Amino acid sequence: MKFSPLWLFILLFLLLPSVFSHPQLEITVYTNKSLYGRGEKVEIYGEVMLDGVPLENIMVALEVRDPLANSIITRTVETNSSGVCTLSFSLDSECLLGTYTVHVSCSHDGENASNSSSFDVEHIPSLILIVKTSNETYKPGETIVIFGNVTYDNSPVQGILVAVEVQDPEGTPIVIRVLETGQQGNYELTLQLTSESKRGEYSVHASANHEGKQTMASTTFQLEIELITDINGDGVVNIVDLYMAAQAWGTSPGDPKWNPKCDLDGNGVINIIDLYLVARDFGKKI
Ligand SMILES: [Ca+2]
Ligand SMILES: [Ca+2]
Repeated sequence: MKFSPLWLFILLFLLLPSVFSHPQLEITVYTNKSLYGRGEKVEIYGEVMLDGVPLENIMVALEVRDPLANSIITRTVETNSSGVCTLSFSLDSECLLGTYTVHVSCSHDGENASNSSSFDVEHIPSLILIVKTSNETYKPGETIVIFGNVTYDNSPVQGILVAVEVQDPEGTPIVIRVLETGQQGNYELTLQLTSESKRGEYSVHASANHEGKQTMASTTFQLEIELITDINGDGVVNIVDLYMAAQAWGTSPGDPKWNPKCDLDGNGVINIIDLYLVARDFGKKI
């Protein structure tokens, strides 16, 4: 087949724009969500491309305007190796409701590009769960009170189910309970730990659901276990403690050798039971 001049012309016509046209600089901007509540964190992403190829190290001017067009953020951010720049900020807890706009612009080799995007801020009622303990530290046998309340849109909510889980210092759940909130949105749970329980930091995790929202809260408390058989208080139960108990052997209050620290069962006399308790804990450390 003969290659006609017409085909050559068409081929040139198709190729010319890409050979002689200016490379096209483009910038786009978007946010991680289109709707936010007051106080929420907004993440903004800008993307710079030159003929569809991401451009690195480009300075992007970024501005956020509130619904009254007042500038609330102006910042310059640089694009990374993917041509993306990011900026995040938290909305004020009293910020205006309405539509906010994000403007971005950049330049490269004499070319300018700009774009904008918008997001809305609405009043979104928040579900807030609080969990506390009556004390920070407890001893075995002491009553531990775990309590808190649930509010929705700043009002207490009755009849909400709150799941409470208590984990020991190794992270093993020791109590899992579902409680219902009372009139003031309150809930309460009591528990006791024994001297056999692990000493250290316990964590309390609470969670609740309401109106399609989920909320979680946590706190911690310490369980301190005294090693009463460490008579001299050096942190270990050893031969010294056994010796001290033996020294006070057979004594009771008033005797010259009476040592109340050795009366471990508190029966007013140092006898085989006290010695047995030291022997039982022999080698234990705090
Ligand atoms: Ca000791
Ligand atoms: Ca005793």
